[in-house]
Amino acid sequence: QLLRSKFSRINEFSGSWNTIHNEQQQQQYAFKDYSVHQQQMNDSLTTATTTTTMTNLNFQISKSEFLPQQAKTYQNLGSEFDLVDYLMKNAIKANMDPYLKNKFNQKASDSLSPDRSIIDTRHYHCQSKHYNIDELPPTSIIITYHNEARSTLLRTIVSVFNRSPSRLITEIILVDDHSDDPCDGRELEKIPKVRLIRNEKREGLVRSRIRGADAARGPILTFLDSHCECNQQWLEPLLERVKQNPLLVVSPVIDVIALDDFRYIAASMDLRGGFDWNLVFKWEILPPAIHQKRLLDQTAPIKTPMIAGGLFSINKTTFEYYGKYDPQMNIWGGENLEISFRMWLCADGLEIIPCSHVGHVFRKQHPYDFPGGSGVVFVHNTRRAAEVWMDEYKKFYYNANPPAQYVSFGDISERKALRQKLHCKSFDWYMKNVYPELKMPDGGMNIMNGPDDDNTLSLDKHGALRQIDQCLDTMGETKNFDHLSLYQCHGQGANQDWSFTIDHLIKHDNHLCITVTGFEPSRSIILSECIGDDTQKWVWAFDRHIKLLSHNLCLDSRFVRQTGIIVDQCNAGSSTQQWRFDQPS
Ligand code: LR7
Ligand code: MN
Repeated sequence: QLLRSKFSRINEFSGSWNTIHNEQQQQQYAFKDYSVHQQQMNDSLTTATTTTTMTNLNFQISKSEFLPQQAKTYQNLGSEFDLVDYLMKNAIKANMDPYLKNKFNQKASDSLSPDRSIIDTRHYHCQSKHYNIDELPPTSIIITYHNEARSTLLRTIVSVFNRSPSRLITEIILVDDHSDDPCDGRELEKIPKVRLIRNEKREGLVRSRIRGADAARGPILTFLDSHCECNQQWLEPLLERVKQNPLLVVSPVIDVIALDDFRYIAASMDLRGGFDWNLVFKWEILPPAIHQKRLLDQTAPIKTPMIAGGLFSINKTTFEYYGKYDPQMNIWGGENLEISFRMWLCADGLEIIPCSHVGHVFRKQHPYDFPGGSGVVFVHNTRRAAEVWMDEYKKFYYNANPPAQYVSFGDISERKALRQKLHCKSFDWYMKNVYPELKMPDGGMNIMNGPDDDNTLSLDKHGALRQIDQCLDTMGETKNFDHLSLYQCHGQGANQDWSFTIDHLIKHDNHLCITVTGFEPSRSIILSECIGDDTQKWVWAFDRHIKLLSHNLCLDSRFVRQTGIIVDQCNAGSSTQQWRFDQPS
């Protein structure tokens, strides 16, 4: 709250983002090449090994081609930096497989000028938008890299300088994640505004980005991958939006730079980020209702359940206050899931800003090694995100990917403490409000099958609800009984048989439901006909608690002798609120 009010004071943005243009979008613009894009995206998400295709493109790097341009357009790289020398030293040699080191065609990249022009892929409504540059906050650009090809890395930097108002660039911070050749970065440091941090050992992109962010001097942080090309006016809309709402993470539309010939392909603007229960990021078409609304204003931000991860802006204070990144995530993967959940549950969420476009080289394979193996590292990181943020829904992940249960994920207590400290919402809220399109697994699986000990899911599960040796018991009553009680567990079902259903009900005898008599502490619970309203909906919460879906009230046996089972304010430490679900074996 403090942070919110602090920001609302410094935020004097005029609010034109919210202006809805009623003019209907009629024009079909030529660059909306969705099918190509989708194919590229799908390809880029294929993790299976693919053989690299050797194309016959005959690209050459030649000094004479660069020199005239160098004089003209590379002034902002300063006089100390020798561009041709820099590129020549790492240029692809004849007879070398141009895909070997980078898993993209390095020959194609090397042959292109570092300041080549690319098509302006924005919607034409964006092109007439005016940004008041003097009133936007400047940003530090953070680029981490491990053995990036010099030509792609340099083109990223040049595109930032050439396509951003210089006032808005505080600096470019390069974080060299222990690349083989320290000179890749050291020479770039000669460029004005470029700063270099080099890791003494390989840290992976998460810890590298944290180092970069810690060193940043600008009020806004903008992260880029090391093989991007920023498009026309890419930065202004991002900065405008984080100025307007500093509790957001904003991403550009990510266009495709083809890995074979480096042509620049416009991405569809009708996509957002999502995932399936395997927790792998995917692009998805906007749901019809959102798409319809978007037609009214093609420049308006698009809320997205997930970000791709590499390209985004965030207020630096927000980044720090909301827990940066999970520093125990290694190499690659999972961090985009984590920051997405965290920003939705604790702050104001994530948006794609359609007037900002940045190209990225999508690849089919990782070009670098993963100490520990890529699968294990990815699951390690993903589990950390799931265990901290997904509450009972994490079980769907384990059900979709059972071997994940056997990969260790380290200590997550600090990240859980962060979640507590920030008073973040539940994952159930995220499911209902941010990503209702993500359906429960096929057949309506039952997530209400108890906490950590059992990670397998099935339809309506029957069993007893136990506290030590006492079980929740109907005491033989089957109608509007005013106090459910505890009785010695007998393992025979009958009065102690409860079943959890997909729609959050706890049923007895197929038609009676555990029902709360009011939404205040100390209200008793009764058995009554199932109607499925909020008085009958329960979820597992915290550690073994049975919580009302709509309220922070948990089943409690504290006064079982006096009044039977009641609900009380959920309290993670309370033993009278802890239940175990015993299923007949
Ligand atoms: O050990 C490493 N150290 C690094 O510094 C491994 C990688 N890196 C750098 C690397 O040089 C690159 O600049 O980290 C960046 C990302 O690695 P890539 O480009 O090999 O991976 P990617 O493009 O597949 O990564 C996407 O998913 C990652 C998950 O961890 C990150 O979030 C990337 O930033 C993200 N990239 C994008 O979002 C761009 C759009 C791609 C999509 C979808
Ligand atoms: Mn990348």
